[in-house]
Amino acid sequence: MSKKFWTTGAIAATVAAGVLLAGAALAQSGVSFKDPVGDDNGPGNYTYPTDGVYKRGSFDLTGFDVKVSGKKVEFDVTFNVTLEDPWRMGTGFSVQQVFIFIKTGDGGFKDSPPGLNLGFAEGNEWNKLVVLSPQAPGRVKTEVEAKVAPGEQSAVIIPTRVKGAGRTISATVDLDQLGAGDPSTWGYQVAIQSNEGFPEGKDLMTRKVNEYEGQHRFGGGTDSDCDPHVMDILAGNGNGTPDEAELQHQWLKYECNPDGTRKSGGAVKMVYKKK
Ligand SMILES: [Ca+2]
Ligand SMILES: [Ca+2]
Ligand SMILES: [Ca+2]
Repeated sequence: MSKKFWTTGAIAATVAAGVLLAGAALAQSGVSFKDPVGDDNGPGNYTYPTDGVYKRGSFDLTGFDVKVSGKKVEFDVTFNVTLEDPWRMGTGFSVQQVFIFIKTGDGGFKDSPPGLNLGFAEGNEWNKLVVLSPQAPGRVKTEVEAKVAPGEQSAVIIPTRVKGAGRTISATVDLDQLGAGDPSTWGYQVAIQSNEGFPEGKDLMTRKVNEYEGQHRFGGGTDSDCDPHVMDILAGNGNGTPDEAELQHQWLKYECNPDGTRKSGGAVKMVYKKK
């Protein structure tokens, strides 16, 4: 073999390595957030249902990653528990349901769909909502069409496939569905709820938070809908520092009127990757 051959081969290998590096850099673009461990208590005092399928940490968000690769965006939501599928949903998880609210630009919606009872602070309205449910996409779509306000339905994105593996629930959507712009500059909020196959009233497949926990009911809230029905959210800069747990409790603070309607609350904010 001539020396010339080897030289050409070395150049080709170098070029190939360069292409691979560029590909890896593309796949890694996006944003990552962390959330403290042990703040899966909503405004501070919510408790888990008593049934054994709800394991310690089942609703404790620890990480949220947005990975942009070409025209695809992957969302990874990580929990402080190894996911299980006790209800045989076929997706690798059963009890969790995740709502990813995204602020892609100006304007947007101040209130969450029914069931979460979340209100967003001024300037923190959501433009897009990605629902990660273990239920079949067709079921979720039917629920959205029946329960989400007509003007908001087109802002709700239901991934065709949602998968739980290890401690992480993942789904990929088209960037086009989310809109134009750079996902790493958008604001995010991740609301951790529980998949409710038999939701009450207008609830969008969410599990109730009542005054007292039950076999399949969260506790620590009120029997009405004035309390935010969410166990964990992002807060602050999404770094996972202990102070973010306290900030979450502030953002989810609420007061009820005697008739069970909301007196005050609704100060949830979006979280941005710190520049
Ligand atoms: Ca957490
Ligand atoms: Ca309630
Ligand atoms: Ca949190």
